[in-house]
Amino acid sequence: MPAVVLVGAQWGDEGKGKATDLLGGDVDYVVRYQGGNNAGHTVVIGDQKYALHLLPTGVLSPDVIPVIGNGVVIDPGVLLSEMDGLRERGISCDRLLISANAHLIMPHHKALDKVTERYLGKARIGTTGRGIGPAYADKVARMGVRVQDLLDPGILKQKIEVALTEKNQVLTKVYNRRGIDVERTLDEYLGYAERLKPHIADTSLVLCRALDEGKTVLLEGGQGTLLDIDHGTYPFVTSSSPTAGGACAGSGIPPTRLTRIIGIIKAYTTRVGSGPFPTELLDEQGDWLRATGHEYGTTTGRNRRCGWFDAVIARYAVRINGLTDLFLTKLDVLSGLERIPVCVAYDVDGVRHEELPMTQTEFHHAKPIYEELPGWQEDITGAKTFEDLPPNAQAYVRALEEMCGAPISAIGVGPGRDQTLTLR
Ligand code: 2SA
Ligand code: GDP
Ligand code: MG
Repeated sequence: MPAVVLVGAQWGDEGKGKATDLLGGDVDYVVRYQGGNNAGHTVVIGDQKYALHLLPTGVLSPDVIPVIGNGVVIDPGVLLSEMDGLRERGISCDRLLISANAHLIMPHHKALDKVTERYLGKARIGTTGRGIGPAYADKVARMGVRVQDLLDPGILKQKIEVALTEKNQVLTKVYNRRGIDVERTLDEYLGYAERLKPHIADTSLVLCRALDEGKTVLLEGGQGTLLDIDHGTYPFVTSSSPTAGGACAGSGIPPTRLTRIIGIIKAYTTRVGSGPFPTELLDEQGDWLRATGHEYGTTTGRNRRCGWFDAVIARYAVRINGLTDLFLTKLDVLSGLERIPVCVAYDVDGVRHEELPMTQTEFHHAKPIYEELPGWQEDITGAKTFEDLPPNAQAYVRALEEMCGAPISAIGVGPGRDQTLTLR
């Protein structure tokens, strides 16, 4: 039975939250498998807008069990305030399951994220400052504190002591900052433990049993393909694996169970933070896209960098993730343009590249080669079927489908739940 993965096909903020919410009605479990509260997934239901950071979007569907998988890094204070915020709005988080193997973001991770970014200066990554990179670094260095450690105060204390012995040296000696107190951190995290205990579970076991029983599981990616630690524009990436491969490692669901991998892709491109972005528009057209598409960070409020659709990275996302189909979002934002440029290949130092160049140096030199498609003037936010779209909008969709090499199965024409056209 199906385990469906939903992944961002660009640099994040493609509209994954809305897509997950749409599918949420038909699934039993929604699982976050990587990242942490760097993510910002927006869902608009009627006149209510929800911005989710750590909680899986499935929490908004009353019959879905939301799961935070082992691949996620959790800031427990942020998680609890997100849960409280939803409860105040009448949304229950009682069903939430949290993997015992997920790692915790500790106070020193947040402190280190901020000071290393400052230290990098012009070479900074432009992180969200939420402690994500340092938390994953400790996980890989086998110095991390896990959710299950909250269940054993003795182990929790030992782990905090070991971590802070080293990190306080770094914070005070290298970065000239104040050290972090062991006892205060322990007390804080023991407080979180009390509240989180009822939610801690062996989530891999729960999910695999659910699949055996014929239940449906949706794996909700954060960030996007080009922000993947292995397959993205390193070092300007996040520290986890948003790509489809990461969905298995980050949830404990084996690859043989995955049945569908949906790529969420915006009708143009955006990026937050530093790093190469070949189709970026640094002129008034970029400003127009930002204002019309409301392209501001859901977590940090930063301006998103905006540019035209890049078919080279789209094809790459189809390949790296093995995408079975695409949800094209924000087509409505492009209404009103005479002509719409689409990047079909790159010129890298005089050589045409149809695929992503092998090295970052080449990628930094990539200049987009554009093809122009005719635009449309009509407002399409009220469209209910593909046939309701103006012919040029239909042609734009079909052209992107052809360039990406994967079928488009849904089109977003507005942020609302009902503003989605389904194809086939
Ligand atoms: P980090 O904090 O270590 O993960 O930052 C590393 C890079 O990953 C980018 N990143 C993101 N890019 C797009 N959207 C994200 N979520 C928020 C949103 C971002 C926000 O939904 O708008 O509010 O600023 C996200 N999270 C991480 C980040 O910009 C760095 O380039
Ligand atoms: P995510 O991180 O991929 O979940 O995306 P974000 O929530 O950070 O950003 C996507 C934004 O686009 C949100 O404000 C959504 O409400 C909005 N959105 C999603 N789909 C559409 C669409 O088809 N049209 C328009 N106009 N907005 C959309
Ligand atoms: Mg987002």
